[in-house]
Amino acid sequence: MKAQNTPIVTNLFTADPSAHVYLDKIYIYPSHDIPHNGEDNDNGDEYQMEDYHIFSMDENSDEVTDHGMVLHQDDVEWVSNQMWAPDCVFKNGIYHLVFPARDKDGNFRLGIAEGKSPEGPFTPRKECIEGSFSIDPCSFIDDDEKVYFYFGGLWGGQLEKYRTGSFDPNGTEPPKNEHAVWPKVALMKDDMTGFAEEPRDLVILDENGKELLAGDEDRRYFEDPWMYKRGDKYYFTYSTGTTHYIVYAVSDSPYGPFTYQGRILEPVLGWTTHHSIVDYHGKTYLFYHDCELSNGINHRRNVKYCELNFNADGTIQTITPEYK
Ligand code: FUB
Repeated sequence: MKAQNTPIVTNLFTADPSAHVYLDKIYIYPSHDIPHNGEDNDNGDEYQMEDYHIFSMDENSDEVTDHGMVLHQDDVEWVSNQMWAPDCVFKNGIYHLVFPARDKDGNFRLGIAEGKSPEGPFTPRKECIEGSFSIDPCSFIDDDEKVYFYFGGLWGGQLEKYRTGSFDPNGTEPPKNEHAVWPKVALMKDDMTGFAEEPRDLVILDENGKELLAGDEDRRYFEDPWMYKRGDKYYFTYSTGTTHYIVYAVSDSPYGPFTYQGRILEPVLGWTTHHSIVDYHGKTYLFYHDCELSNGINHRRNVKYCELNFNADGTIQTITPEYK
């Protein structure tokens, strides 16, 4: 396996890779982009994904195995369309494929499908997770086996419409000098049947302990949460959306507050940027996507990966994508 900044899947358009190590292989849970000629807009209507494929790779080969389609929107009772960025968590002997999609009212919710193997098949639950909303679920299992879900995304992902605590169809981002819209974190019940608590705000502070402002677009949260633990430190990593960076903030608790640290990935080709971080055989890898295969068409993306390196003080070395 050779870390490469080239598309690792070329037979399909793939995006939003969530990578995990199961059974000594890296399994990748991405979105499956569908080519069409519709226009891009701020509502994300160009991302018309209908199903999920799962991929795996191991130490001994550069080959990526496509395990085929494991879930389609037509098989999930509560879903209408737009199956966006998924993740997976292994808990109680079950692989839980976690995914966002629009419900029959057109609002994003989070759902779970269960399988006995990391590559599926997955059986969807009849209902979405009660009390769930918005997009980009990231599931994190801590050393004590507690599972936390991190989620939320602005604009198409509707997160700003929940600022008041309930859904406001006219909800907007706050003024630039107010604190940013926070992503959400919720502990899951031990049996994974739902949230064990009301989703909480995940607060991100600057170097002076002040809350990041909505107008601080180089640093504030937009979408794409990931949680990575290194020693006792929790690294909350995310996309700044409009400024196209993958950045990170650190805390001593999975709930935060987190303190902003810096950039992980400079902008890639394409509007969105979405990632995950995984340790495998002594190295740490960053999985991400760009639009190299389609030469920059925003909804025809491809997954890539590269090695991620830390400095002795725990800070992350920024990666700058290179294009010929
Ligand atoms: O794939 C659709 C959306 O684009 C994801 O939910 C965002 O994170 C962005 O990658």
